[in-house]
Parts: sequence; C-alpha cells; structure tokens
Amino acid sequence: MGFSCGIIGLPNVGKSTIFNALSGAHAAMANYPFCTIEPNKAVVPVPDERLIQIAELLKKHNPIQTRIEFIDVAGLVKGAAQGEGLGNKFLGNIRNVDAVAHVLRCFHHDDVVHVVGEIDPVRDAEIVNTELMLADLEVLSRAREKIIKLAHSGDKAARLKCDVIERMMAHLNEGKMLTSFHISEEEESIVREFGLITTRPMMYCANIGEGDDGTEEAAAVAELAKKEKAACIILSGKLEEEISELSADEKKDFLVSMGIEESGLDKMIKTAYSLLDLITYYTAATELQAWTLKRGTVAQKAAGKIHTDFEKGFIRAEVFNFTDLLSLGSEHAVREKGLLRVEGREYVIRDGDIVHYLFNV
Ligand SMILES: Nc1nc2c(ncn2[C@@H]2O[C@H](COP(=O)(O)OP(=O)(O)O)[C@@H](O)[C@H]2O)c(=O)[nH]1
Ligand SMILES: [Mg+2]
Repeated sequence: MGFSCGIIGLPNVGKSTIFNALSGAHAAMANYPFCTIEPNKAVVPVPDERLIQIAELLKKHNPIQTRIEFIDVAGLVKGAAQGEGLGNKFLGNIRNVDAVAHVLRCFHHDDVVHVVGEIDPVRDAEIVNTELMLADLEVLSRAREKIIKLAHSGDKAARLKCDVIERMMAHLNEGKMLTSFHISEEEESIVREFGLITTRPMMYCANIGEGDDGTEEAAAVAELAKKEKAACIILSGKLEEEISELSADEKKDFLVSMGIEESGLDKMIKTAYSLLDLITYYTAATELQAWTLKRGTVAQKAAGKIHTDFEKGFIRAEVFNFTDLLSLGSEHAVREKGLLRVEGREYVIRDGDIVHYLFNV
C-alpha cells in the first residue's frame, strides 16, 4: 500500500469539508485507475508539473500521477486518550497513518458551533496535541510495566527498551511531542513497534473563511508552527470544495483570477508528500506513470513495488533524469550525450529519475 495522511482536529473545524474537496478533486480526474476505498478514505493524485512536461517531451498521452491516501479521522474529543466517545477507534485509525494533517478552525461562523467556545486555533491545537501525547504516554506506560521486572533483573535488551521508554515518557511529560525526540537508529526499531502517534510528522492546516475571515487566527497558527518547527498551510475548506467541482481548465482560470498559483488543496497534498520524505520517479515503457518512493530506496526494491516479477527477475535499470531531459529536449538527445546510464540493483533511485527496468521472467 502507498503512503497515507490522516486528517485530524476537533469536531466542526472543517475536516470533512477538506476531505470532501480532496476526494471530489480526485473524482474529477479522468485517467485515474483507483477509486475511493471507504467513505473516509480517498486516494488522491499528487499534483505533478514535471509529469506534464515529461509527457510532452516523450510524447506520451494520459500520464498517470502517483497518489497519496487521505483519511478523514473522526472522533477526537477531550478524553479520547482514555477511550472516551469514539476515542479508541480514533486512536486506532490514526496509528495506521504515516503523517497527520491537523486542521484548525480559523473561520468565524455563528451557525457553526465551536465545541469549546471562542475561535482560538492555538488553544485548539493544544487540546488536540495534549490528547495525542496522553495517548502515547498511556501506550508507553503499559509497555514499561510489562518489561520493568525483566529490565531490573539485568536483561540487556529489556534495559535498553526500558531506557528509551522512560526517556520518551519524560519528553512527553514536558509537553513535547515525539517528533522532536531524537533517537538512534538502534532505538528506532524499538520505537516503531509501539505505533506512537506523536512520532508522525505533522502539518497544521489553518482553515480560514472567505475574504479576510480568519487571517489573523491563521497568522497565529503560522507562528505556532514556526515555534514547533511543524509545517503549516493556510486554506479555506469551503473555497476548496467549490474549486474541486471545477474542471481542470476552469480551475486554472479561477486560480489566475484569484491571483494564486496553486490551490490550497494542492499545497496540502504536496506538503503531506514532503513531510514523508518521499520522492517521485517515472516509468515510461508503455504508459508514462509516476511512482512514489521513500527517499533512499534502491532500484531492485523500487521495481518490486511495481511488480514482484520485476524484483525477482531484476537485471538492470536504464536511467536518465528529468533535468537532463528538460534541458536537452528529447530522450534521443539524452542518449547522444551519454546521459542515459545503466544501473544495477543497488542504485538509489533519485527524485525525477525516468527508469526503464530490464528483467527476466
Ligand atoms: N464559513 C465556513 N464554514 C466552514 C468552512 N469549513 C467548514 N465549514 C462548515 O463548518 C461545519 C463543520 O464542517 P465539517 O467539515 O463537517 O467539520 P468536521 O467536524 O471537522 O469534519 C460545516 O457546516 C461546514 O460547512 C469554512 O472554511 N468556512
Ligand atoms: Mg467530520
């Protein structure tokens, strides 16, 4: 399965509105082989200007974008960490995502009740983040209980584990999320097994209204994000919902008329992508298609993500990069210049590579 981003936040902040815009925009994509899996899950194509340029240069029609999954995670309320309300379900859902988009309400609207009171996104962020940290503390304290005896008896592995657990708990008790907790590579595998929520990279999504409604609040969110070194985007869920109903051409015209280059949603998708440290590369043997990889993936593994046969029978990969294609204008010119390379199974695929796999069947 691909990479996923969970949309979280207090009730009535605009999560579902943003989610609907994301899945609506997806429904409008004609050449798109995947569909919505569940009502709260949407597989969204990643906007990719390079893909459009490659399609032109290689004369390929209907290129296929790579995709990322968004999940509308319902049910976060105060007390979720104690399993209140839909708490447990919520925590279960969020443990399965790779990154988190934390929606904060900045828009004012008397008809839409705020569950806590006045519009104050920074306070809201604190409420939600506290729940997430409590949930992690809960998991860690249970894990600690399980192994503390063994650790005290001198078991080396248990002691190491216990030590990491205690340091993470201390970190959380200082009110800091685990994204800012530094761990060694050795400890990383220990940490992974707990499915901790606040280790997930997070972006804040300041949801503003129309005109200048909420811009002041959004500025406060941006400030908070800067302090926490978190990513931050500003968008209007309502507006994005309207944009998502437009055709590609209408959307372009609309954005130009607004004086903006890309929609908030496109920014959100790209930000989720960059949070996960993903790269995009391309295959063009038959269809032109973009693929997502975790940075650092080697060619043989990458091939296996397309088809297991590609991995098993891997011989070599012919590789050139988008930048060379763009500057030279054609694959032919790239070959002439000797910039098409033959690489082996250990080659680390780079962002923008265009790869042709050769394999035995
Ligand atoms: N005015 C305005 N209302 C919004 C905006 N985003 C969401 N809403 C409204 O806020 C209410 C709650 O939105 P929803 O997406 O269901 O929130 P959720 O509970 O976080 O999923 C709905 O009535 C939306 O129409 C916005 O940007 N501006
Ligand atoms: Mg909702």
